[in-house]
Amino acid sequence: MVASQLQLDSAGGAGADAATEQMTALESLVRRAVREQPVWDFHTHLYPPSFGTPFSGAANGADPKGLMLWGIDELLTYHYLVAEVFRVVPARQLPYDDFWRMTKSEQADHIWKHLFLERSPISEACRGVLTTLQRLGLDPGDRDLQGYRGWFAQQDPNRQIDRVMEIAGVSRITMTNAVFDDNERQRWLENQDVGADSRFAAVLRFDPLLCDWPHAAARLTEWGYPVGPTLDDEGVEQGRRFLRDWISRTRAIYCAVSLPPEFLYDGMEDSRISSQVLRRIVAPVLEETNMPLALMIGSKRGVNPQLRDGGDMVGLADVASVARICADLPRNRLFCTMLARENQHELAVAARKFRNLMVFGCWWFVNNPSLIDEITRMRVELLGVSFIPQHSDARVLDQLIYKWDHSRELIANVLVDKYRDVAATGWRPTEAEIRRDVRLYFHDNMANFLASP
Ligand code: HDL
Ligand code: ZN
Repeated sequence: MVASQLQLDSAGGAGADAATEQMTALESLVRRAVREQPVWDFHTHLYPPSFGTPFSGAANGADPKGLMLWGIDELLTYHYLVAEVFRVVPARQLPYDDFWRMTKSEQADHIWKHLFLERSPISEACRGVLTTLQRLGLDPGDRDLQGYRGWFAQQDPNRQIDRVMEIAGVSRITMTNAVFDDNERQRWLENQDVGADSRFAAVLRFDPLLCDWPHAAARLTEWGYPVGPTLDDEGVEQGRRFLRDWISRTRAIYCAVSLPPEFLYDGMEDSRISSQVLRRIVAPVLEETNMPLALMIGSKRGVNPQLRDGGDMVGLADVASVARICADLPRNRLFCTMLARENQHELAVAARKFRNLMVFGCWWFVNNPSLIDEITRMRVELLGVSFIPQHSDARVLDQLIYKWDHSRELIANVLVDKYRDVAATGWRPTEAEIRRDVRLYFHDNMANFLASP
């Protein structure tokens, strides 16, 4: 039984045993609060069945170009595992193209063989498959890939979403809706209600606008928003109209852009086209729609194109540019996550300087236990309860289970230590206060920042 008010005397008060017992009570309270708090997943690449699914399970109507990925073969062919398997199979044994010519199941068999059976599945991405199977009620110890396939084949994708959200403790899934992706865009144009699933929230993602203006300008012109290679007033208006139309069509809750390590923003006089697009098109529309922009910085795309989605690399980015954006755009709100471990401390300090900057997540290559612990610990010490500790970045529905299981445990480890530190001073953390804080981390910081006036 955990006292609702933890009577933690200073070290000189209650006996050592009592103090130890009360610290133990505090730890179990913190772990339970973190385990039980539903999370609004800030960033994923997941979709409801309305976007089609290449694997229809017990339902029918598989769509080979469908965007809803789920099931064991998708779990095993996650691009993280594709990259890992090419490390252990020599090029002469399996050229990239031979792998890509395989069926999804053949690719999964190949990865299962080389990364799970012929080597222990101890990487985070391998371990994640096992955690997911276990929490779905299957036994990874059976090592029965065919049996797992048989189980998934009996599931309905729509019900699998509810099951996975329940197990993972995810209250809402935030999508990534890449408007410059033809497959995604067409689905919105063909069905205005394609995103109308209350379990999901849409995010308008538009990397080319800031990363490849010539390409973006050509596409916008093709879509009826005539803009030229340089940015004149007419082009600014057309760009703004494009954003307004797609924010309205998708009912996006925020907009997002991934930027390369070399992205720079040098201030109001910065003549770079990316800075002009940010200042003149994106920021004004997001201000008028009261919508934040998520900056995801540090991904160097396609360093090995033969790995396809797995071919991106990390690079050190410029946090000073983020600080200048926050300073120059005080009426805009910026979510920000960075990909390089070495950028994390400076980004957390930048967040101390700008109230319109909300740091979020341990993204992609820092979404690993050792770095989640290091980064979360540092963020609590610098930012207290005023950041969003994690997002899943899940690409396959069932990954929500392992990404949140693993992260909840790591976040709880940090919070146990931090609450113990304050308890040791005589400050009494109540159950209500701890649960309030955890709800801020897992839901309210995001919801409040989205809704800020
Ligand atoms: O740009 C992004 O949103 C990244 O998360 C990429 O999608 C990346 O491939 C990924 O899935 N990381 O986890
Ligand atoms: Zn992502």
